[in-house]
Formats: sequence, C-alpha cells, structure tokens
Amino acid sequence: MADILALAVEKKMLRRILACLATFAFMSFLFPAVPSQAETNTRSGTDDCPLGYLCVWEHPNYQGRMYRFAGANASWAAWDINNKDSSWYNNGTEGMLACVWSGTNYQGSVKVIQHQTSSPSDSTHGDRGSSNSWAHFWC
Ligand SMILES: [Ca+2]
Repeated sequence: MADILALAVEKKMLRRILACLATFAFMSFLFPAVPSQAETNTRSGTDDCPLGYLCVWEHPNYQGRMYRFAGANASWAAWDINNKDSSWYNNGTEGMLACVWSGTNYQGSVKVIQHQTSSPSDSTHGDRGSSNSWAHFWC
C-alpha cells in the first residue's frame, strides 16, 4: 500500500516536473532572444562585453550600467537602457552590423555599429535607442 502511494506521489511529481519543463520550453519559444540584461558592472570598458553580444552602456566611454543584447529586440521599453544608451560595442557575430533604432519596431533613425567596433559617444544617436536588430549589409 505504501509502495502504491509512493508511486502515485512520484508520478504526480514527475507530471509536475514535466509541466515545468514544458512551460520553460514554451517560454523559450515565445521569447527566444530575451536580451540578457546585464547586471550592474563596477568595472567598465568594452572588455566586459561578451562575444556574441551588442553591449550598450548608460554613460559615454563604456561607463555605468552595461546591457547586452544577443538577438533582435523590437522594444527596449522593459529596460532602463531605453532612451539612455550612450556608448556601444558590437561584439556580435562576425560580419554582422548592429543596428540601434531610435524607435520601437526598428523604426526611426538608426545607429549602425560595425562588427567589433566601439563607439564611446554619439551626440546624434545617444539617449535614443529603443530597439535593436542585426544585419549583414545595411540596417
Ligand atoms: Ca527612442
């Protein structure tokens, strides 16, 4: 009897675990390119930007909080970096341009950052970024 009960409990647990995994898989499918919001960084500089990411800092010269974006993001509204981007580094995939748009949904003016190129400040595009994408030839 105890064995049957234990088995029933195990099955219930297994079902819960599977449900959890299914939810996680579904969420991963829904949000495949969740921009990794970087933690506050006490260090600064482009060396902190991991390979494969567009890194964006809240202050010029790669100072302050750094955000990193792996995929395309139609809106930065959920993050503090929205309209507060002040320096950039494209450490993304070889040959890919990083495009930072002033509007959501890849609209408005665009700042183009060449692969493995950094931009310490930009009075034209700074504090305007609201979405980002990647491109082979042009943004
Ligand atoms: Ca904007």
